[in-house]
Amino acid sequence: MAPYSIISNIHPYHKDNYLTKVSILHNTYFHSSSKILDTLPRDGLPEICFVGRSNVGKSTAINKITNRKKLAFSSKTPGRTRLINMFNVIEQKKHSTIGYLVDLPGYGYANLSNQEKINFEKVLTKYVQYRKTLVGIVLLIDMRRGITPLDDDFLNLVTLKPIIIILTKADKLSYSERIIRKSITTEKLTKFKNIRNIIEFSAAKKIGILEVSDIIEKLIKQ
Ligand SMILES: Nc1nc2c(ncn2[C@@H]2O[C@H](COP(=O)(O)OP(=O)(O)OP(=O)(O)O)[C@@H](O)[C@H]2O)c(=O)[nH]1
Ligand SMILES: [Mg+2]
Repeated sequence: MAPYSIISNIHPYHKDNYLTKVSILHNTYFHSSSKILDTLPRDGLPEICFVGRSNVGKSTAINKITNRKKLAFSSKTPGRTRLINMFNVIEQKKHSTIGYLVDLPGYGYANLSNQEKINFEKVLTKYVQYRKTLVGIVLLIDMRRGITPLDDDFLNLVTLKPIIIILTKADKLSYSERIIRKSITTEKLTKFKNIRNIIEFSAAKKIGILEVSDIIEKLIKQ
């Protein structure tokens, strides 16, 4: 049996297409932007970060699960997110922050100087490996491309933290292509034992939003 649970959300009439649910993640607000790790919050609250190639859809996914249009800035042009952007999730009853969603710059962005690339890699590596409050990593992979060498490098780097794989832009594939792509990607990921879920996602067609929100809520509350 696979070491993770694969949530099947490939049916065209999946519940995400017609159900809406109030999530604690809808109470998320911009908290801060940092270029370096030293200025990140020190309150010890749980964090979930969003990583993946530039332009894969990280900022868009954050906007979808928080039900906000422009909380995180997304763009057609790769390299939009250049800082570590923290968004705080607020528990309404207590009026206090219970955790953070973290939007990171994408890796593989071609238009950076070598020095910028090295600096970014250092910050990302240090953040995912040593940030104690990081309770989960959402790794986004373009469903059409599958796992790229950079995704593979990233997965080999973080073998201890729980990882949730989001297969983005599912709307760009036909139903049958989605089944094939998901199964190929799932097969390639079996060697990574810390992968908890593999979820198809489309911001455009609202696929997978509920599943991802539920998993993140649980990670924050655990
Ligand atoms: N069709 C489709 N387009 C999407 C989806 N998600 C994101 N996009 C588009 O992909 C482009 C990049 O989205 P972003 O959310 O800015 O990507 P990012 O990973 O944050 O990019 P960087 O900040 O550059 O690392 C935008 O034009 C989005 O509208 C999706 O599910 N379906
Ligand atoms: Mg972004």
